[in-house]
Amino acid sequence: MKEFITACPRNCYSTCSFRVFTEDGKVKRILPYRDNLATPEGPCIKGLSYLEREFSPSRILYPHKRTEKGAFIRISWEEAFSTISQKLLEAREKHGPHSVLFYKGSGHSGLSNDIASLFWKTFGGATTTYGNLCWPAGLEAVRLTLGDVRHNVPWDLANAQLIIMWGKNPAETNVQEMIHVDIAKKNGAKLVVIDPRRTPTADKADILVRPYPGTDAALALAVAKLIIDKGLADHEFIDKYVSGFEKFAASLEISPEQAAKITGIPAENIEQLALMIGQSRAVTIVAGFGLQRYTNGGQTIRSILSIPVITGMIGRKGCGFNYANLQGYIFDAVKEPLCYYPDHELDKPFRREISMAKFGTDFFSLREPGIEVAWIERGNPVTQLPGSKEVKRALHSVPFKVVVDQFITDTAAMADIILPAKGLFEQADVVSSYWHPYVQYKPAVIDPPGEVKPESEIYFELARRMNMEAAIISPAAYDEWLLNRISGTGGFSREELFRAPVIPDQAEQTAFRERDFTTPSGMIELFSETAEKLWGVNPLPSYTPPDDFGETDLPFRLMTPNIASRIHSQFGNLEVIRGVVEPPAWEMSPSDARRLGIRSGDRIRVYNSSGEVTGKVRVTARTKKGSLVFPNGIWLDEGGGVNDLITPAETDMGYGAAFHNTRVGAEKESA
Ligand SMILES: Nc1nc2c(c(=O)[nH]1)N[C@H]1C(S)=C(S)[C@@H](COP(=O)(O)OP(=O)(O)OC[C@H]3O[C@@H](n4cnc5c(=O)[nH]c(N)nc54)[C@H](O)[C@@H]3O)O[C@H]1N2
Ligand SMILES: Nc1nc2c(c(=O)[nH]1)N[C@H]1C(S)=C(S)[C@@H](COP(=O)(O)OP(=O)(O)OC[C@H]3O[C@@H](n4cnc5c(=O)[nH]c(N)nc54)[C@H](O)[C@@H]3O)O[C@H]1N2
Ligand SMILES: [Mo]
Repeated sequence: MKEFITACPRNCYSTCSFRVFTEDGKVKRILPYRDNLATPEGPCIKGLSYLEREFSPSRILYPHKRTEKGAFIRISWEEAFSTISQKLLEAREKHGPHSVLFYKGSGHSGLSNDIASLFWKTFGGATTTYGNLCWPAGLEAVRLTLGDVRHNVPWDLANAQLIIMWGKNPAETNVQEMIHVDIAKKNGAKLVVIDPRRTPTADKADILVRPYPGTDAALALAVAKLIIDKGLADHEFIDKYVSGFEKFAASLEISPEQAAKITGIPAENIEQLALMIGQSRAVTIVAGFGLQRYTNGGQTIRSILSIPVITGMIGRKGCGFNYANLQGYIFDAVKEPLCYYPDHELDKPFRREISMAKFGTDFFSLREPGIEVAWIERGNPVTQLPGSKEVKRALHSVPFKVVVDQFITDTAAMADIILPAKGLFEQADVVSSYWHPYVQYKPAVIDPPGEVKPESEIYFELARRMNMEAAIISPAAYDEWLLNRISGTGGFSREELFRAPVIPDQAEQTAFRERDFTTPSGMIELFSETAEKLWGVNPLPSYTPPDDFGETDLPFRLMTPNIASRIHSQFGNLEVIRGVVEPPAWEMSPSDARRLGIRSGDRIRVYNSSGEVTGKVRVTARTKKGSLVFPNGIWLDEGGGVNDLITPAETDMGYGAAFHNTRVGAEKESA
């Protein structure tokens, strides 16, 4: 058997390194790669399932087209390329390049993705999306405050005395982080989890705090006020490095009792939390992404971040605010949330853009030209975008659609032509993480099965037929192009990168150790004029109740978190996963269930003005009264469709998607 070191390219914090063994063109074994200090125990269940996934009988191995009757039949690459290139040229000639929609999701992270941008630029531009479904409100909040989105290396958690998992559930979404949490706990650290749900992460906590969804800013500001009032703020640090403290302190009016009313957390627990933080030497607050997918999400993150700022917990070991760590991040895509900054102007002539969060509604405002051709890759918008009814209607209205994917997802099922997408073992790429600092080389270890081609080759072949190939990377030049793309990242040679994951020299073990805050004032900005100017929010961190979009009378807040067995809409179709995971169900609290006369196993109808979904209930005390929980990423044929219930809306900053603002009603389904 041959052995390689590789990396998982899914959109996940962990971006695990692992060892892979091949024989006769097949992948035989996956083992941990211990020297990646962040992910020493190897991949999670999804990583191990690659043994099935890459060779799954349901994987798409050939181009397919839809017949008149709606079935998909296999076609040759020649037919696929000539049909698609013709459609693209025709659309451009008749309606201009903006009549083509280029939609990309987060299905594969790697430098290879840049070839897509190159292709569409060369084409003359396209209609694309701005913003992002995932994390941008929080990215922007951290950037406004600290200037840059970085945090200490993951293994520095071991030095913390107090870890606060605030709206993050790493036991499912970043399993490797729990290794470092466990070490910290062995060293005597306390773990506080702040989450409306009792998650697997909460099972490990010393204290679980369960606020009503969307109210965390009230909690954070009450804690900050208590810390200041009790004389526990670090004034030496504040005087040197923080701008706007006086204004911030003067703006804080919220008492523990008022916060208790808003959040549902008893006032004495809020005081305890403030004392724990204020009296601890080393506090790391780890804030998740779920927390900021609200209309007040950016301001929530700014409010929470004020706590480590006023206690001087930035730039020190065992301390900090861990949201995302872009120290090793080398993808252009990370500039995406910066699309309102000047360098974006360069792209303007090429793109016409609609909001990703409001895709379903904004699509219908596109006129002159309307969309004639849609190209969708690395994403499953029908399942993952809010307002999926509108999304489906939008895609239905497009005369010709190409989807590049590995499986027939709910989105691929709407395509006119499906092109098979590469698997992770089939093309070399360079991968990095938004959590650990490693840059990783992911070699090609087997040939693609069937007639699968990586996107880079697909684009090259299309470009050839459209007289654009001079601008696109040929398959023969691919490896050199890939490695040249990272030559600007210092601290390692190509040989070192080929051998094992490397840490670039720009990465710091302790972020902001040099107190290098690249905000307009050069200080940490509690008061941010930029926040007000760019986003129209209060220049200070503040609490506004989450928007209800006029559905205040509906009793439940809908929560649609991520779960251990999937990455969003991926992996759920595999036998290994289906074999070990219970089918998804609607989780309801015992008191709500009693009130509605509902029991575990009953079927319910969940509804609001956007739509309705039906499914089985699981009654559980893990769910807080007043919320209904169903994971995102479930395919329609498995009873998914939660995004039918979600109103397309943006977060307060960063152009994120406010998925979690949704209110719903529920009732027992009538027989
Ligand atoms: N296994 C697995 N891992 C993944 C993913 C996956 O789908 N599956 N997806 C990857 C991606 S793209 C992402 S974005 C990350 C996301 O991973 P996380 O950052 O962990 O985010 P979520 O799962 O969206 O939400 C985390 C927690 O926030 C809680 N929460 C929701 N609203 C609130 C609130 O108002 N206040 C508080 N305090 N808590 C709240 C939810 O109950 C949930 O337990 O995970 C990545 N890793
Ligand atoms: N209700 C609700 N909806 C949500 C969320 C939520 O919390 N609640 N979370 C949101 C978040 S955080 C995110 S990040 C998004 C994720 O939404 P998407 O970005 O759409 O991600 P996935 O669902 O993982 O789908 C990725 C697709 O890419 C395909 N793929 C994998 N590798 C490749 C490849 O190399 N090439 C190509 N062409 N395709 C490939 C996979 O098979 C899969 O079908 O969902 C969002 N949607
Ligand atoms: Mo995400």
